[in-house]
Amino acid sequence: MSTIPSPTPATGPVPPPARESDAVTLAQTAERAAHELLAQPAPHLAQPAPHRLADVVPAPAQVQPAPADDWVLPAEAVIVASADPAALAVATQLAELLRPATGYPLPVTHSAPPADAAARSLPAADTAGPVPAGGIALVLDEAADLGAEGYRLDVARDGVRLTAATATGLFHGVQTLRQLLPPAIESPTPVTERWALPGGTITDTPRFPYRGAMLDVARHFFTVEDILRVVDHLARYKLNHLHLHLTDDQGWRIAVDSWPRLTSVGGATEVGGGPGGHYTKADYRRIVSYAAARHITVVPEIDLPGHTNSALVAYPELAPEKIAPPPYTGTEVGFSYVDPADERTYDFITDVVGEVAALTPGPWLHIGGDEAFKVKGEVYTGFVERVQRIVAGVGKTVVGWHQLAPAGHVDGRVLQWWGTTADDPTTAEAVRRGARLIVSPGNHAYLDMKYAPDTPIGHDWAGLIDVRKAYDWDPGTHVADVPATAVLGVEAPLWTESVTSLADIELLLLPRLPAIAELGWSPRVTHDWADFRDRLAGQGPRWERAGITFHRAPEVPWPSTPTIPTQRDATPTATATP
Ligand code: TNX
Repeated sequence: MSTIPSPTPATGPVPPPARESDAVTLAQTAERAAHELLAQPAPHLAQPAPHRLADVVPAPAQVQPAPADDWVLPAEAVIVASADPAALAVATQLAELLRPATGYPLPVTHSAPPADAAARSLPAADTAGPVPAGGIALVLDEAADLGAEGYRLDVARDGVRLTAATATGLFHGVQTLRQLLPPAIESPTPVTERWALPGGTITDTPRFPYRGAMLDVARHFFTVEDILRVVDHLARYKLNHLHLHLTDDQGWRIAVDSWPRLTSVGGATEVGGGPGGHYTKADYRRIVSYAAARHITVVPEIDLPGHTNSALVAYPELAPEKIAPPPYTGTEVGFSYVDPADERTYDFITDVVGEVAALTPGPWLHIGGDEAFKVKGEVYTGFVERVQRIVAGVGKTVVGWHQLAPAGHVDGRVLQWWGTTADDPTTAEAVRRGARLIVSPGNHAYLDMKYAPDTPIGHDWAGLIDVRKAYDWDPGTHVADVPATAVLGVEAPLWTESVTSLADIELLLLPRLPAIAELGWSPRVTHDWADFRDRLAGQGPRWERAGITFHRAPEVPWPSTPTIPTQRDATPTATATP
């Protein structure tokens, strides 16, 4: 990461729509560079902030640097929030993020709007509540033109003001604030550091409303703690959906009271013959509420009609021959299915969908639908249409892999594209009939693909996916004959046939997850590999500080000398690999 201001497409005035010419972008870049170079360094500080205001992943929509306004967090800073429980909760999260490394007390308070605010005709920001007063203010302003998830961050001489119309916007703004502080902010123990922030204003809103990652907990079981840590990684990069692939041939992971053998029998296996495991309803609720506190919606997937061997082992009555198959711990796909001709199958699905829906506050329920090679043609579409009605009947919106496309439309239905050719007339036709798309191209967004031939785990059926390949595509135009307006967003799936530990998960997630997050969040006009590569490099020292495993992708210019300042306490061991 450079400390010299350099031109970047991520900064400047309101970005033009992506279709405008490169010339406009170039002119803006030049203007921004000139602005940064001519601006005076902060006269009130001994040294400027080490980061540029644009050093954020995902790239913010608009960045207006004001180096003369660089600011240093003082030890006595107070975090003050609007008098709203959700805003206060974000303020508390911010304090909890900053306290370990700074060792500062950072008390959290709230301010009520002055009773005579209207009479004194104070500016809107003041009537909305708190002012930074040398610390950090989190302002919930429902009138702010920042949408459901946007925020504005102002770093000025009197402190930091974060403004949003929602607590979600404030939460995303906190993630930006965190990245603008020195990497040592990730230290779990106090360090001596100058907690400088670059001055100026960021105004930021997402490109797509759905930005997610998927974790396959069926092929290998992962603990609740592992999942919570993945949620933390999503939150850092402003992802807002966690899709859990809860059932597959190798294991059934979610408790269903009305069909208890699903977990007691179906949950006791995994790839490679390990013990498997499952989430109790309390476990699942804990995941959902931890995610919700980080403004992330859980999308549960019950994969049907294929990928169901574990259910058939537990309940042979669901199998076409009514005979229990042997438990499966291999990695083949496409051999199992629940009997689409038996009414008992639909009783089963009604019960499972009902219980999972009742546990899930989010609007989505994913019904899989992929690789059901033995359920074909009208039998398949008839089955899917019935399951779609069951899901709609419990008030949830259907999500499914794009194999659902030929089935009839149901209100709101969302298809998840995982193809590698980007050209599928059946999916395009389903979109014309009203479906929206989550794009997860196997050859760009699949986090289980190897980075390179020597990646120790992962697949390569969709090719190798290095960081550039994960970054260089456009979810808005990717699938032929699907307009950007039909794209709900983007998701990065992580299948776990070869993934057995949290370190494995992190190795495949980082640094590609931030690439996918940027495609989902940032306006297309900011898309620039060279700029992204540099900003991404700046994340490495943060992950090291936080003890997070990541792949040191050779195409990313990771800082060669760690920027680790003096420790007051022991440094946690950095676990970067390989
Ligand atoms: C295809 S992607 C699958 C999964 C595998 C994955 C491995 C999809 C909907 N189905 O069953 O785990 O490939 O990459």
